[in-house]
Amino acid sequence: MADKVKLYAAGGSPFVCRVQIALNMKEIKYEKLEEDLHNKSADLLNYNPIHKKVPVLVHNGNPISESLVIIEYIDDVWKGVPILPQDPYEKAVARFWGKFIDDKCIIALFKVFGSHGDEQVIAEACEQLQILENELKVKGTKFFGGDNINLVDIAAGFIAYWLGMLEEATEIKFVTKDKFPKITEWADNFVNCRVVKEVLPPREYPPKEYLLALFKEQFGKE
Ligand SMILES: N[C@@H](CCC(=O)N[C@@H](CS)C(=O)NCC(=O)O)C(=O)O
Repeated sequence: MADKVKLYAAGGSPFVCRVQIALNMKEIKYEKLEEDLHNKSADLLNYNPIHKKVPVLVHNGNPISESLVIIEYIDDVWKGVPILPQDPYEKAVARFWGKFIDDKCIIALFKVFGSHGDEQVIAEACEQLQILENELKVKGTKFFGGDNINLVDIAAGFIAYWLGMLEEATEIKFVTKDKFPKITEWADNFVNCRVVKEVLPPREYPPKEYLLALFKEQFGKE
């Protein structure tokens, strides 16, 4: 029986895009179901009753939630281009960075826009970004994954693409080439990867203001 893969998505979500990159890397065909996050479908609520969020991947009827968990599932089920390292220690290190990006970095970045650019909040976000900047410097590789992208690069995709759009929409610019040369170079390489470029949402859809409102609603501290 052929695999039946469905992805519950929402226009422009960086978390959905993570999963799309992973599916693209493995060349998996899937059906994308677009959700209205202000009027979620019964299916989404049924498949992700705890968080009620996209992305949700449904593989042969089995739902999986949380983008980084979904990516690990994809990597386990479909062979081909690996997304996580095979070595158990390297794999644990990649998971560590993925978790750091979600728990520390992205939260700190969202707070900047929620706080309308409070200087202290910007300083805290820069502190987290500096950790990633140093990691890239120490590794000395093109990507966090080495010569090719891996889970860590995919997790950090928000920094490569969406962050700039939010800076533009809010006119709060704090990630510069001077301050973060390695991150800037990495971001450029990341968005130009074929598997990434093919699935990134267009810069004008959904409008930046929509994304900003969505992120503020969820993570912003007014
Ligand atoms: N930690 C989740 C975050 C997913 C997330 O925040 N999704 C947003 C869209 S960008 C969502 O579905 N929001 C709906 C809501 O919070 O009600 C993941 O990695 O999948």
